[in-house]
Amino acid sequence: EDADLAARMPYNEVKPLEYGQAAFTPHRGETRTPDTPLATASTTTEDIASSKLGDGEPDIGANPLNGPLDRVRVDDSNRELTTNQGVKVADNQDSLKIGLRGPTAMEDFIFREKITHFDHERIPERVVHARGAGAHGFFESYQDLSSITRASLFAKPGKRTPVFVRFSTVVGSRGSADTARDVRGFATKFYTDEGVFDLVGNNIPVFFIQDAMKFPDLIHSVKPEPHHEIPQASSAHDTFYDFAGLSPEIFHMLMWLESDRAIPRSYRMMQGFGVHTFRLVNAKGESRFCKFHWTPLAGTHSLVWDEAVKLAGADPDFHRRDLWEAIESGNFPEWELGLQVFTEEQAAAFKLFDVLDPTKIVPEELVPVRPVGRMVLDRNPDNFFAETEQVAFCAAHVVPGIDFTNDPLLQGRIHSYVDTQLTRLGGPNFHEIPINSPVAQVHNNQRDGFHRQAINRGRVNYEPNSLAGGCPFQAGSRGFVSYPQPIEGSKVRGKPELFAEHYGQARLFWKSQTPVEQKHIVEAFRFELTRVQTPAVRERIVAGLVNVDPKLAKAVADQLGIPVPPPLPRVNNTPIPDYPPSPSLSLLARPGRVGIRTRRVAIAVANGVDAAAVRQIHASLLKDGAQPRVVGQHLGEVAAVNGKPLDVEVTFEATPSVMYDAVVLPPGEAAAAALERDGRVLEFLRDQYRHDKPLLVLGAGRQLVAAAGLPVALPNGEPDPGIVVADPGHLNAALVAFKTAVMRHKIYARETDPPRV
Ligand code: HDD
Repeated sequence: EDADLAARMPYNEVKPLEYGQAAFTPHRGETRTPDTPLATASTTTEDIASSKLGDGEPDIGANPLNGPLDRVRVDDSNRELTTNQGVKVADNQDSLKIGLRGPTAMEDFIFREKITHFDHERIPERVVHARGAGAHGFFESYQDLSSITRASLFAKPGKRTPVFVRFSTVVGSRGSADTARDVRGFATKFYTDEGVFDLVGNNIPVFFIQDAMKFPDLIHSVKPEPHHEIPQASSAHDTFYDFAGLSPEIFHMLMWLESDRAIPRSYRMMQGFGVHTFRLVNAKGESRFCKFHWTPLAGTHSLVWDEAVKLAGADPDFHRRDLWEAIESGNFPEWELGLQVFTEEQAAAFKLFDVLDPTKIVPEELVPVRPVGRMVLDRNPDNFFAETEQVAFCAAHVVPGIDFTNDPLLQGRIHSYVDTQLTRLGGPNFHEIPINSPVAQVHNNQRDGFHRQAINRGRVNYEPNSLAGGCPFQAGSRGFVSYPQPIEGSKVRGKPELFAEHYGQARLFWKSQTPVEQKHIVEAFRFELTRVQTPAVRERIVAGLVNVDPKLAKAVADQLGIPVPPPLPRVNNTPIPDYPPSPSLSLLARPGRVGIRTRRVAIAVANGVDAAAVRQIHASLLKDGAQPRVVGQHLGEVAAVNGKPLDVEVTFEATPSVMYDAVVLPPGEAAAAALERDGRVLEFLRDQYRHDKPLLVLGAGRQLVAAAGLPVALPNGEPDPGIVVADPGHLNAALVAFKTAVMRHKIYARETDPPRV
């Protein structure tokens, strides 16, 4: 009978162990006593934790968290429909009626169970970061960091710890568009063998405010305005800039928010930061300060604003889809974790800023970022709700070796995250939801509460006890010991003096941007403040910008049609600190190391296209890991010269220009003539151009470029390196030049204000 059971057990080689025992209907009459666990379905987390946990070598695509989550994965294939009580359902189409035309019977428990469950399917969305996308993966330590931290995830080179990461926008609701101008959340749950560590960060290394006390006001101001709930997922409205102009600590963050960091091309192409200064503690109890940095292997790349706006309509799921497809296609996104480690004495010597102030960075020129490990996301969730929606991150989840500092924003976060889950996930047992459960064992005397899963055995649920031999007993120095920082002070509300300096690093950021990044910042302020209706609110922001850089303020004021106002008053009138520029603050400082992998390229076709050229281009792009797609005016075949007909994969209408990183116009007279008559195609090409994307133009494709009115020279008269024009005979050389342009991502030198196209 066991062999029969094994034979009928579904098995998926790609996701090994996926459809395990838990998915299988138990045999009739099968029972066990609590002391004799089923051989295959273990009851302790230690037993079911995958052997790959810790220092093992997971296969590519296999995930170390498989073991623990297999227990709850459900597969319905080859199964009959049942109620939640496991009773097989004969008819799922018709409710139970008294006569075919009569009323529904109260006793229809099957109908009632189905509707009742449906009625309660929704839970409150997150109060911030409501929209997001998640994935599983692992963190791998490069080296033994035990001299600076006893955190077990850094214990030895090659050690792997399972992770679940959720990326998010901050402001929009759960159904809002991915490409809104916003900060992106970058939250990582490390399931370490000594408990869960959550690094709940953002893609921007500083924050809006310095004290958690102001968080509700900040969020109220940036969320849709309360009387009419407008606008969705946008900071471009009066209440946010009203709050901002009256909270000058915001100006450093505002510079990042108006930069292209706030419109990333992909979650895979943005940095992540722990933001606060944290503390690392080693086994000897020695402590150092630390800042966490994630750096993407794919480089940091962004959209341009017009592209982001159009994407919000064309594909509101753009980032979510991008992450999903990259992982499904085996292009596992990867980041390197870097630490800035410094001592308290070093921190005390930083005279321009306080390391406890979350509106400040520690410039990399002062403390270099040291790479300590890498993270690979290699598995999509099976169920969005069960995993991505129910995952609960918490700034208070630290493990031995990682500790807090007195950053007043961090201190407030320690309270907020657990608290919010009580409403969102409905009670104090959310740590038992599978995606949140640690792989380390949980033993304590906490009991009961809504939805309790654990069946704690025995009569003892208190401590100290003798009746259970003192168990579970305190771990002493093996447990989490708070760093014994000596503290003395009066009980006061207020902030340290250095916290009052708000503009030095805003200016540092501005100075460290390339000219095109500066141009984008000015344009972002123009857009956002034009949407603001109240002149005084606009003016206050420009007044703040005068303190950042008078030229920036002037550029923005000109665009708003107002004179430059006097600078916003400052609390301390000491000179604004002058930092040397930090080139690493530019997005362009990290082009990435993956070439053209995962770049989406449209190949525009119509009847009469040169099919041999299309096939060669397609194969060549595919070989380098790009994602070419044959785009036409309608689905079906196009007749081709030079080879068999081609299948159109998708249309210009279904995937407009913004969904591609580049376009190819292959040779073929008749095809070019047909495409030239299609306004959608001309618009497609204009958007490719306007969004700084590369074009490969072959043979008759030239006439399309002319019809769309695209300049082939840059504004400075030089040839545009992103418009590669060639005769079909020189296809190979043209492909090399085109791939180089795709690798560069954007041809920013094309931009003018106003745009030429
Ligand atoms: Fe927060 C969610 C990041 C300040 C209160 N926060 C949340 C998420 C991220 C951050 C990435 C989404 C986690 C997920 O994907 O589920 N938050 C930050 C960063 C901050 C920050 C980087 C500053 C450095 N947050 C902050 C403060 C407070 C909160 C000061 C409150 C005092 N944050 C929350 C919250 C959320 C949250 C209300 C909403 C949903 C949740 O926690 O689980 O507790």
